[in-house]
Amino acid sequence: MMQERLQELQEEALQKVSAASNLKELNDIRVAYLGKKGPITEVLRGMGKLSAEERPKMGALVNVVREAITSAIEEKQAVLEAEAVNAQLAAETIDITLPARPVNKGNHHPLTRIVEEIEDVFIGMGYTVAEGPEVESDYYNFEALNLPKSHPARDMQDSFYITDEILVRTHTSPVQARTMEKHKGQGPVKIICPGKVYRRDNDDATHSHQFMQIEGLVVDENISMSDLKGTLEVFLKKVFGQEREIRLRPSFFPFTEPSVEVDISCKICSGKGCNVCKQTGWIEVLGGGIVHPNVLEMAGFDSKKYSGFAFGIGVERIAMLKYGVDDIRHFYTNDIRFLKQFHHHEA
Ligand code: FA5
Ligand code: MG
Repeated sequence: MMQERLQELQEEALQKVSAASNLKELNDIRVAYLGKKGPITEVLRGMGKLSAEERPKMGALVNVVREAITSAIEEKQAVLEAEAVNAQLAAETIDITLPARPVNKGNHHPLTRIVEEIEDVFIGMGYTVAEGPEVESDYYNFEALNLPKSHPARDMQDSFYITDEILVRTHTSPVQARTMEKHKGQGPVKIICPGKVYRRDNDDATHSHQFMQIEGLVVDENISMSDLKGTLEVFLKKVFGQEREIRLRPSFFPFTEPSVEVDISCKICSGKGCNVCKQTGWIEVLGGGIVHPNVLEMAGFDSKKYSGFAFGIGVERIAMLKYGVDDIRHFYTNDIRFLKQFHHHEA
């Protein structure tokens, strides 16, 4: 009877072990069959009723059954553990044959690219790059440029004042005066100065309240209008190509005499007229002229010995023409689709 019962238990247990599909199930089987409350322990308890000869035989049989179940569990455990490791390895496998996800790389802002390109052109002509503060004194922004306090031409540049004497600069021209002061009356001076400027202009397709200029200043003996004209022609043709047309118009700035404004033919409409060129076929890109003797003298230069030319380039206007951008506000609204068009492909 007991023998049969043990045989049954062994078969049952071995079947369950072989059917176990995970380690938790296997452990439950161990507890159920070999634990203190399990059927084998119960069989052992019943051995008291057996005769003295039968008892050792039965004891040996119980051990055989227990061993059989234990070793089946151990074997199965090894198999299940190996399967678990393999499953984990498979789940964590990196498929190196998959195509890579694109990495978003930053690129230079189109205005930065234009500034660097223009700097390169002028550095190639022997200029050095100067800098000046964006928060400027009334003196350097206006007075040192032949624009005394009540001068009506101050209205040409509507200003953001911080105090009566301090403003955000309306142009890069104050760097002319600052640079000349540093030279202490000794020529030659040959600089460009890129930077941000601020005006109370209403924003439209070609005007922004904050924009960039590149100032240029050359002071030496015998500098004339033809030097300015030749320099600007070299610069504009380098940036836009030999075929672009350039037009100099007489103009007025208090700090240059004579003064010119320089237009370039509109690339967007090829001269037919559009909202960028205000239907004229031309776009104003810079102002310039021969440095006024008063400006030289105020900065400590002898205007009988020295003369100079100066110019102020509108960077956004150049960028709009070069890249065919029809609204200056694109440079400042940071639409990623706009900015992405300026990814470098050249080295
Ligand atoms: C000046 O600012 C003078 N300082 C230029 C100068 C320098 C003349 C040295 C003589 C000697 P103007 O205000 O015209 O000039 O501005 C120069 C250029 O800046 C313009 O030709 C135009 O291209 C650009 N510009 C002017 N106002 C704006 C604006 N609101 N938004 C964008 N670009 C502008
Ligand atoms: Mg102007």
